[in-house]
Amino acid sequence: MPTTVTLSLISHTNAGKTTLARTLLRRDVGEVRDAAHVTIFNEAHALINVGDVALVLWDTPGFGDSARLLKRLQRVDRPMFWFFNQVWDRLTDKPLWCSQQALRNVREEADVVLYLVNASESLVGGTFVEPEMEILDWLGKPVVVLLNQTGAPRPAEEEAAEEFLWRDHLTKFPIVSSVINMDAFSRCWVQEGELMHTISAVLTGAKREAFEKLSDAWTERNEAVFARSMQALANQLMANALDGVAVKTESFLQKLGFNRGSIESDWSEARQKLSESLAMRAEQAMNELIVLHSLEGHDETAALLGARRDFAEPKQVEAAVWSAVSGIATGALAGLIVDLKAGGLTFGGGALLGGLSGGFSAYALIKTYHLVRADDNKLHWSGEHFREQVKLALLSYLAVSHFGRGRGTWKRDPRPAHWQESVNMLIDEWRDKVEFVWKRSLRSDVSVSRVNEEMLIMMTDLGNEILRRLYPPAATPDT
Ligand SMILES: Nc1nc2c(ncn2[C@@H]2O[C@H](COP(=O)(O)OP(=O)(O)OP(=O)(O)O)[C@@H](O)[C@H]2O)c(=O)[nH]1
Ligand SMILES: [Mg+2]
Repeated sequence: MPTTVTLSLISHTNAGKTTLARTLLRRDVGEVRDAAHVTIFNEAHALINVGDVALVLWDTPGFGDSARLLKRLQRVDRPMFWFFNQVWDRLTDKPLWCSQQALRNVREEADVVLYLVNASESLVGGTFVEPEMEILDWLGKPVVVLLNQTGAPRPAEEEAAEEFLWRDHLTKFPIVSSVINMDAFSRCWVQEGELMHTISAVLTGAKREAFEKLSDAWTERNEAVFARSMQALANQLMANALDGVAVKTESFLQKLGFNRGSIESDWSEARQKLSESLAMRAEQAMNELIVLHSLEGHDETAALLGARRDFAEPKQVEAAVWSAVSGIATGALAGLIVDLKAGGLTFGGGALLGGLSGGFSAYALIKTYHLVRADDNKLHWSGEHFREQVKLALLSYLAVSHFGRGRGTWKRDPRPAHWQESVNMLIDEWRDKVEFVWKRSLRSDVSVSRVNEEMLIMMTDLGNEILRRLYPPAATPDT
């Protein structure tokens, strides 16, 4: 059995090979700069090893002056023989010297060529892709085309449409086996799985057999990071759900709605305390995710601000939250809700406002603070608020798991709208399950470790489901 499977990163200069190498390797290698011919020598890096089998990724110098090179090659009898026997000066003939280095790597090392295109340049405008493909054609190695610089993550249909256009454009080159999205800044590990699948399809015999082991190990490693990320998020959510702040019990008159000033300031302080702990935990969980994904940097004040922004202005309390609250809240609030349910009153109706001023103030409080009082006589985040926390946890995970190491140190970006929509839709569909786990966290007769397990199962299922929706199997490229 062969001991190595070798992938060569090839492209026109400055398309992002070294950047993608960093993202795939999860470590900084080489030099990255927005200039031509930054990488000058071929460099090998170990992507993953299984026993004595290794997956090797070569970063190479970029092609330059490709159209002119192709013309010269077309004029000679044995183009590759001529090409590899030329002596070009590294300083004065840099584009040709670099092209020769890259092609030497393809000829001598590559099992598969990973050819990067800068997809931000228009298909027709990419004047060097065709000549470079013609030159690569002479060497006959299989080529997988990777679309780089595609921008922020996009819905699967959009990515598939772009892949289709490029595939269509490149069908005239039989060496091109596949075209897939692989943006060095914003790819997700799920797409790396697709890349492995695609590479496997072009290998044959013993190489393929060896590669499958490597590919499985690669996926296992990514899945382990996923599992640990879900654990970190479940721990954070668990701590938020258990977090409670003791408050004074209401007097009989206060329950009726009189003299509620001190109760309200108590609740307001409680919310402040809960918010601060929540922001701190959100930041902690983000930093854990950053380390798990082998990224550099910290998520600091941005997380705090993010948490405040996300939670400061509660949205309209929806009907379902009332049944959740009535199940566990004690005192006037629960009593009020039960009364209201029994009486068939609606909050939009004048009956409530006219007849139950005390009740209205309790309603206003819970709406403003998103808190509930549980059996332990402490205020906790409400079920509705918890649901928002779950959404934020998933969105945070998506942000970190898409952030390519080649992009540099971690920073927050605006969320892609389709993530937000998909997460909202998913949590709406899973409302009952999320609520079930939240309710259990407030029950004194259910052990913390049991709820912790349930929280982890919930987050793992949600994490898997959101990734499945964002990267549906149907969008897997043809191989
Ligand atoms: N927006 C964006 N920029 C990228 C991406 N990949 C690389 N870049 C930028 O493109 C520029 C070139 O990146 P390199 O990785 O040095 O490119 P290269 O292909 O190795 O270039 P040479 O070694 O000079 O041939 C840098 O400024 C990168 O930050 C990407 O996925 N998205
Ligand atoms: Mg480079």
